[in-house]
Amino acid sequence: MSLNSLPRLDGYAMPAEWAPQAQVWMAWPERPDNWRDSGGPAQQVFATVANTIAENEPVSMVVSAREYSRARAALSAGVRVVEMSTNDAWMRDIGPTFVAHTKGDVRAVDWTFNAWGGFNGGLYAPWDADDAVAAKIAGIERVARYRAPFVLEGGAIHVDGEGTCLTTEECLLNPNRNPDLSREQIEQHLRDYLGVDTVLWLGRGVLDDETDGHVDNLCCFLRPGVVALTWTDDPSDPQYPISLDAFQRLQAMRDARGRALEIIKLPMPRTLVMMSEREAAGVLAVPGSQPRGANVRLAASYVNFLICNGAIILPAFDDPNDALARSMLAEQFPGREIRQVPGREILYGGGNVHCITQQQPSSGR
Ligand code: KQY
Repeated sequence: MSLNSLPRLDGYAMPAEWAPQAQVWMAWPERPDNWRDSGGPAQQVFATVANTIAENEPVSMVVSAREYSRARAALSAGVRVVEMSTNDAWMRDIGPTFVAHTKGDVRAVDWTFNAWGGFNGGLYAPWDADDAVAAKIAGIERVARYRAPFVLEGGAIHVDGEGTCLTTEECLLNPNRNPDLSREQIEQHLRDYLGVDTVLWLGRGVLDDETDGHVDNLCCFLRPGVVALTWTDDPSDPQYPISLDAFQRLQAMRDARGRALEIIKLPMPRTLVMMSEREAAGVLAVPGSQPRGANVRLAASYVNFLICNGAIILPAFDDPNDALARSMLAEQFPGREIRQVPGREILYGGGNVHCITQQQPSSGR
């Protein structure tokens, strides 16, 4: 059922990621112009992510008809496999953002999706199958759906569940998303569709992030009043001024409840993460799709983790800072197990764990 009203007016708001979840949605990678070797290495990692989450809560994996059997064979019994068309595998951005009523009922927000910029810097065309995913999931789950009349991806926002939304100017004010909307109009849309009161704007996202600076690679809430920020102490790193600007803005901000924010600086991997010549050679070059070259710095960030029931699913990059990120997050999430999964193959496709997952909060039903 498609609704013409607004979540906020109907009493719905997006819960924080740490709220209890009914399941996590993912999509199976296969497009050969984005994933090396026709997606084989990425599929192994997506299966690891899904099977790890499924130790704690159900997972639904959407898969093309062509890949159904392979996916089913790689996934554990806790992962439901659902046949569905997509253009790629970024469930955070193509799936619904679920909103919940204080009484527990859950509904879906179906953002307009244009492949991170449409024909003005977007990453592939067409994207119509991706744009249809949120409505299909809402149908499968029998939840009412709000179609949002503006472009947004789930990775471009984070909420604290207490009225605050974090986002970036680089993405939401980018002319390739909603060129006809002002900053104030976009803020009002966020208030209306996420049920928040306060929008906190950071500037740029992580260097070389092909999403135009999604916040979910730069900064996220760990709990109300506490955020993790991608950080480097090296002033010669071009990421340094970006993280410093975000740090200074965060220091000056107050959340919807009037709190100053505690900022946890989560270091980046110590060494640059790049594809090798051999790995890059496995990606099919297709005009109009994002080129994938060897020895190009990728936007590696430990902030791109998922909070799920009982666990944190954290990317690892075969880097000395993997252990540091793990221990820092273990300190922040004493009630959750830190499950580190291989993040390099996901990063080779342009994102990480948070970008390939979408949590569905538990309903009171
Ligand atoms: O990071 C994301 N949320 C999506 C990345 C998209 C990359 C497409 N190649």
